[in-house]
Amino acid sequence: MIIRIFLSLLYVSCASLIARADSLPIKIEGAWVQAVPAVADATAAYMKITNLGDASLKLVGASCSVASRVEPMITTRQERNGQEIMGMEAVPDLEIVPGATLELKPGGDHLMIMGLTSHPSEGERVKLTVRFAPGDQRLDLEVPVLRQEPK
Ligand SMILES: [Cu+2]
Repeated sequence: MIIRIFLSLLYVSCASLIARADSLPIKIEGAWVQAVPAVADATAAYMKITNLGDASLKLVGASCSVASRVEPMITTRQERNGQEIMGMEAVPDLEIVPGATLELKPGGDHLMIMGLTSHPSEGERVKLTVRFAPGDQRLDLEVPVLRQEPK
């Protein structure tokens, strides 16, 4: 089942945006993609995803109009010689239990966008199709490219 929702986001006010698909009990707020310099090969997408349904959902990945692949990742923190070292790790999915909100944000969980085929600049929008399990439930978003987290 493919649910298509095209969101026209004003990049100046995207933090207040709420997306909701009638047959997919999900609310998405404040979606944005990090603007990166042309030399960068990867970037990340951030958003808040709330599960409004009665069953657990898993964010399993996404596809993006400007990249070859998008994977869910977590941020890891290790202490080495008294210094905190941040890294990240791909995970098969990020689970959202009923009523919970998964917050994808810089320094935390995120959707890693890899193999950039073009470099959209700040203010442009990219198409992002987020995928959920069980099944193959999809939500199409049009997400603004921003330099920093919207307030
Ligand atoms: Cu990452």
